[in-house]
Amino acid sequence: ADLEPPTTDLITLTRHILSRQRALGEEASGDLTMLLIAIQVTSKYIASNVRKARLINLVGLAGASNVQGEDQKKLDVLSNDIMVNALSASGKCSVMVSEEVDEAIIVGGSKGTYAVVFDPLDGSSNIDAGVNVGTIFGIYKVADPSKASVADVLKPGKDLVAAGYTMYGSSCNLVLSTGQGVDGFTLDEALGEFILTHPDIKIPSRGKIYSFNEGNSLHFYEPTNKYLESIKYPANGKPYSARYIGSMVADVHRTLLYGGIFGYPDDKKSKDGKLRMLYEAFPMSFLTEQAGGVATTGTQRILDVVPKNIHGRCPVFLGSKDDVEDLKKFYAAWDGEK
Ligand code: P6P
Repeated sequence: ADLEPPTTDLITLTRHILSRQRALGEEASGDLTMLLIAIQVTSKYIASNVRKARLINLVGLAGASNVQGEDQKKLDVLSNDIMVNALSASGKCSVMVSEEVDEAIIVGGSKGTYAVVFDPLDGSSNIDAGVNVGTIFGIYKVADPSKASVADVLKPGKDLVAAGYTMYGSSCNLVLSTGQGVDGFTLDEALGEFILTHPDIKIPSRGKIYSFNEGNSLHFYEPTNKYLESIKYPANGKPYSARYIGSMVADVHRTLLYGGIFGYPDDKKSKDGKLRMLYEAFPMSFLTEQAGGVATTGTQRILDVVPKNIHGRCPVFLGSKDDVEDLKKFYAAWDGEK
C-alpha cells in the first residue's frame, strides 16, 4: 500500500495541553499543564512495566525478592507508588486518593492547587490473562492548599476540572478531557510521545452493544432485567450485541468509540454496585458527558452524587444518550422495591 508521507505537523499530548492552556489566556497559571505532564510520564512508565511484566511474568510475584533484595511489588502496588511519587514531586498536587491506599494522602507543605483521585491499575485482576488494564484519574481544584484535607475530594463529580484514563493493551491509549471535549492519544514508543489520534471524540447517540456482567442477573433489580430484556428481545427483531471485557477502562473505551451502554448496576447483593465513585464512576462519567453521552445511577446523574467517603461506590450506567435514556425509563417506571 502506498505509505502516507509522515506528517510534518505532529500533535503530541504536551503540545495539545499547552494549546489548551493558551486558549485559557492569562488566567491559566500552567499548573494544570505541569500536573498533566507528570501524569503523562507515569502513564508511559506504567505502560513499560505492564509490557515487561507480560514478558518476565512480573505479575503476581509478590513476595519474591529482586536483585536489591527488596520485596518484588505486584504491578498495582508498583503503579500506585509511581503515581504517588510523581504527583508529589510535581508540586502541583496537595491531596491524593488512590484505590490502593485506605486514607487520603495530604502532601505536607504542598502549595499544589489540585487534588488527584486515581486507580493506578484498574482491572489488574485480569492482567495475567493479557486483558487490557488501565489507569483512571480525576482532578479537582483545591481552594486553599494550606488547608488541604479530604474535604477537597468529597465533592460531586461535576466539580472535576479534568479526567482521563490510560489503557494498556495492544497499544497504549490516553484519553483526556479538561472540560472542552474529549481527545485520544496513542503512545508512539519510538518517540516516547503520546500522539493525537482521536481528536474530539463524540459518542454515537445510539449504539448496538450492551456491556453488563449478566452473571449477576439473579441479583439485578427489576428495571435492569427489564431493560436488558428489551434489547435482547426487541420488537424490531434486531437484538443488541453483548460485549463485556470485565476491565472498566476497556469497556468504557469501546463504548466511547462505538457507542452503546456499559452498566455496573446496584443489585440485591451489592447495594451500591461495585464501582468506586471518585476514581472510576466520576472520571468515566465526566468523559462520557464531555463526549456527548449520558451517565446515570439509574435514578440520578452520576456527576451530581456527593461521596460520603473516599472509597464509596455507586451504580453506573453510561454510554450513548438514547440507550441510557431508554434504561432510565425502566427505573422511572419502577415502584422501587429494592
Ligand atoms: P466484575 C475490575 O476488577 C473492575 O474494578 C472494573 O475494572 C470492572 O469494570 C469490574 O471490576 C468488573 O467486575 O464483577 O464484572 O468482574
